[in-house]
Amino acid sequence: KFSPSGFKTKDEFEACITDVGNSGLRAEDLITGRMRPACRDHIGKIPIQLAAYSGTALAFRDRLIIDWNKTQQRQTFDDQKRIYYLSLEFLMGRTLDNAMLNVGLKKVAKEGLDDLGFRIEDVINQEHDAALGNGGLGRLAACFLDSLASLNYPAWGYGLRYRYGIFKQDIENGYQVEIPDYWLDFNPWEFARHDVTVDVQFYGWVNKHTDDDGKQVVSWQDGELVTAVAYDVPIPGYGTSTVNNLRLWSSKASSGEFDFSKFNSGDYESAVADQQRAETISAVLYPNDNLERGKELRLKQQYFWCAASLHDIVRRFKKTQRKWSEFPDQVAIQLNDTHPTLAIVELQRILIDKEGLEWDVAWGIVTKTFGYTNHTVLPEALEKWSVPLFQNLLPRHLQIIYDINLFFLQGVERRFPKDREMLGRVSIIEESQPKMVRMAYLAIVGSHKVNGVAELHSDLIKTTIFKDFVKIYGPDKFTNVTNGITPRRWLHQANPRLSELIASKLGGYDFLKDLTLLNKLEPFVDDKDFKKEWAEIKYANKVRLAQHILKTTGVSVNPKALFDVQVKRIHEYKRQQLNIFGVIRRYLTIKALKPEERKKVLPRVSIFGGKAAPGYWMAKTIIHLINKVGEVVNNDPDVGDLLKVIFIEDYNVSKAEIITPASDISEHISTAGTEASGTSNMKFVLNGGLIIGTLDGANIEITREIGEQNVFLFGNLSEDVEDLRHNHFYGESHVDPELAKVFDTIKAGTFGDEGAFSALIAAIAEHGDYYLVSDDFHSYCSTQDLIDESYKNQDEWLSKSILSVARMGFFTSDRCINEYADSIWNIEPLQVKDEDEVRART
Ligand code: IMP
Ligand code: B1N
Repeated sequence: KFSPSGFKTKDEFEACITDVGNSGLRAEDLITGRMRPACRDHIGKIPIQLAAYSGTALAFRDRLIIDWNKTQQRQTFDDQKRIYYLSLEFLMGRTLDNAMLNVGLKKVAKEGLDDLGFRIEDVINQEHDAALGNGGLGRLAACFLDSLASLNYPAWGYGLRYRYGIFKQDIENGYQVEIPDYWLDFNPWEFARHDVTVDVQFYGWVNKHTDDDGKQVVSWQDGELVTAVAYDVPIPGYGTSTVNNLRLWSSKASSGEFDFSKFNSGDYESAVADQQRAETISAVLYPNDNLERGKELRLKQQYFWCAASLHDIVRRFKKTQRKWSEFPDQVAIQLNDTHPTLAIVELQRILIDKEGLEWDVAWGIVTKTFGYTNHTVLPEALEKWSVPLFQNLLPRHLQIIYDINLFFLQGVERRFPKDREMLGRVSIIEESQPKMVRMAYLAIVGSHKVNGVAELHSDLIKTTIFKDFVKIYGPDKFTNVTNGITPRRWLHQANPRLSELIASKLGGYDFLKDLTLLNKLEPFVDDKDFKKEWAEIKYANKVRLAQHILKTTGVSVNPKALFDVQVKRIHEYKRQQLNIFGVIRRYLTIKALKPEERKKVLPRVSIFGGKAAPGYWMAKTIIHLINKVGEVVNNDPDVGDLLKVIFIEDYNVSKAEIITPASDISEHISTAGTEASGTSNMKFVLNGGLIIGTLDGANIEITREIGEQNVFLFGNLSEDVEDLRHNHFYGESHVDPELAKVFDTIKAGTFGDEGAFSALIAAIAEHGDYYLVSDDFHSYCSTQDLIDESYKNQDEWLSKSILSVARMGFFTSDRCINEYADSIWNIEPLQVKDEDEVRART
């Protein structure tokens, strides 16, 4: 298969990859040497690295398929209640490394590849990230799938198979440029299931008539059909034979009546256009994080995916021939934010229009089935759809929503007869121009539980955006499940040496399945040798990141400097602007020092990374400023190694796996009350980095778990934000004097065209400083100064680092999933037979 002359063209190479896939040749053949002589000729050439990746991936895929089939069969025969996790985003990252670790054969693969002259890291790096998500919300879904499988829960993920994932980010002249991410060239981790399709209807009209028995019959007629094709992705658990399924839907033109009539009438062009329109539905992931813009195609995506998933779930239930009343005992559906809220309406439609159930009976089943997770209180992210849009695209669903609303409001009126205004406030339909459907309210009304994702956030939704609903339903409907992360990827895979060191002290890798075992590290906090190794590992991780930075930006950074990292989506509420203004202040401070004074300054590398939504101009301005500051600072001979400013292009899951283990300090500095949880805060601490943060989201619980002395907290509290904003609006605007100096420096053109940054400054100095950058600036800077001082005492710093890791057990997504399972889903793990059970793991 591997001709000694190499692959001259991409086509030739692709043909080879396909051959490997189709011929039944597997990486085991490659590893055992059947291809060895030919391979040797190609060592060091890119195509052969890719071929080695494909061979290795296919070998592991073979293994997974066996357990996958067994798991699916076992789940079918056992017929327990399943959880279906509906998410528009699954930010999976790479799969091969994870599969090797979960199957427990990474060592074998490494040795096999070594023999052939391949470095396993290079082979792993060939894989394209599966980037079907924007940020925290999508990555949370991926961590949840890992935990569900690792804990043997019968679980399915349902999502969309976007042809283009989140865009690739290039930086040109300091500006973000977006490049399409076509990721499906070679994806061995998905299985097209052309046998599993669902026709989904759009547009059309509703026909209501009375049948011969006098019963009202409603049918949704005409319009257009689009076919959903299932693509299945195996999700292996760690240390178990469970392999669950993630089903992603791809859209294609329906082969139903509509198309054929066009072909037959010779309307070929229009038939092709229909096909393209159908394929557009699953073509691209909307690149917004915490923002909804009400585009019709987005609503189409949502319905397409909900309808296909519900059809599949109902079909599976009907195979069991149970009574409809048992549906909620067999099926739990979790809505990852409001994006899948239409699933509520779709199930109600199926039950009343197709299955002939009475409204109340159907609605009882629906509300027992669904749970809704809220991920944000930001007003611009709360989904609302215009009624005219709905009426046109989903006429029957709009009627059902009106009925749901009617019955709901009647109930409210009975309970609160004196509070007429409440009806307007809680109505699912907003009486605006045009009218809007409030999806969060619909999700609450149609679910039996609503949860936030960290304690503060769950309290906030109860006291602010959903206050009236707490009155209506009582407090028990609302609950908290603090987010978590999978330690398999975010410790073991991203930081293998740290994982190994921990295992050497704890007597094995059990902590990867029970993260609370980490607390057994506490006694080692004063162990000199242990501390030394701990520090060496951090240093090695920083060296690795420094190499990446050199390779990708050309800037050389000193790994002995303090690495200060802020990587996440660029958003005003996350306040990268606060960070970069702090960096400018630091720069000015260094410049003002005499040369001998500069020797006392602790060297620091400020590292940024993250994507801005393509239409979010202010976020793009922040990226631009960071890059311009970098250009000046990194080339200023007065500064040298004392300060470097780096923007890492195209931050994604794979890069996070390199960056996270390499931080000394990471920044989680959102305006208090705006970041629902945050999950990268957990990842950094779990990897021995300390954090600077506001009292927001999960920072609060991290502080509670690891101790206040181990966290650098600053800034105003969430309960004071409203008053501060009010003062900005009605009082005088006042910019912190240190920040004013920073603004003056920018305005003087120090970082190039000052006009480019005027809006950023005006938002703070003139337009009310909504995110309280100026209010928190002083506190932020003094805390940064404190960090410099603390870092100088390395011994104490290391103790903080070790203690923090030892106390992070709470933040495993396994804990999270068990909480959901007990308090929301009411599901049990499936018992895995002994012979399939835990294998030797390293
Ligand atoms: P369902 O029809 O979607 O519920 O699929 C589950 C049932 O079909 C079980 O009986 C499985 O044995 C079988 N099945 C469906 N898909 C697969 C698969 O990919 N591998 C193995 N069995 C499957
Ligand atoms: O969800 C994460 C949280 O840790 C973050 O704090 C939160 O910001 C994030 C609309 C969102 N909330 N809302 C979104 C994403 C895409 C979109 O189209 C909203 N993302 C979050 C996990 O709980």
